[in-house]
Amino acid sequence: MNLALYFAPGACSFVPHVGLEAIKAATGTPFEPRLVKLHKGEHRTPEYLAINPSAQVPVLLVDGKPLAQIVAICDFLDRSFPQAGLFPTDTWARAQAMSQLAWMNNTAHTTFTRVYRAITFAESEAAQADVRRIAAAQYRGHLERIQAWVAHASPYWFGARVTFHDAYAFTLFRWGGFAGIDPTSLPGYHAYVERLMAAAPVAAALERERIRLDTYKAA
Ligand SMILES: N[C@@H](CCC(=O)N[C@@H](CS)C(=O)NCC(=O)O)C(=O)O
Repeated sequence: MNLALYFAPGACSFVPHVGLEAIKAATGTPFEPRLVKLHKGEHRTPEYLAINPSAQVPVLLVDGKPLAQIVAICDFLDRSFPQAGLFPTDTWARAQAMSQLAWMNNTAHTTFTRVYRAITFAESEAAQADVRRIAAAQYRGHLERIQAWVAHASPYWFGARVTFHDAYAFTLFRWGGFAGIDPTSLPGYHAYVERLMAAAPVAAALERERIRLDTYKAA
């Protein structure tokens, strides 16, 4: 199987990026990383829109065919490489894992979008500030919920192997800095993220994307 990933540094494409690194480590299957410069609008070019009309990363190219949406990509990769152990195998446990992944994708992630892109939700600067403030408070609540989940991580979300869930938890935590959330104010989550960053698949993806946990700037 020929795999290529369209990703942008620090974006949610980090989730399949880490998953592909974990698959490579477990099975030897390589993938081709393809950088998309969002700040240069590369995701809005006719070539990219032909791959993903939603103008978003990530896209996984499987033997030249595009697959968009994180939850679908993770499900596809897990079913294609079950030996990588990226999801629980028990049917109920897998459904619960899907439920958590979907929540991170459709709730926590989209709340952050309102913080980061308030300009697309309101016209006046005052209204945008309101959108940002309300969403940032909600986002903190979402991170607290994840903190409660990762309190059981030993050492990672599902045990010994790093999975998509860990990569999403990292990404959302890192984004917290942009929402004005001090990482040290979530000590359990912070300790887990520091553990994660040392794990080989995460470290490899961090290095390729050239990102760190440095988004929080004290006011
Ligand atoms: N629901 C989509 C969300 C993808 C998404 O929000 N991607 C963002 C980066 S985190 C993006 O490409 N944004 C393009 C932009 O900023 O215009 C998925 O699961 O793939």
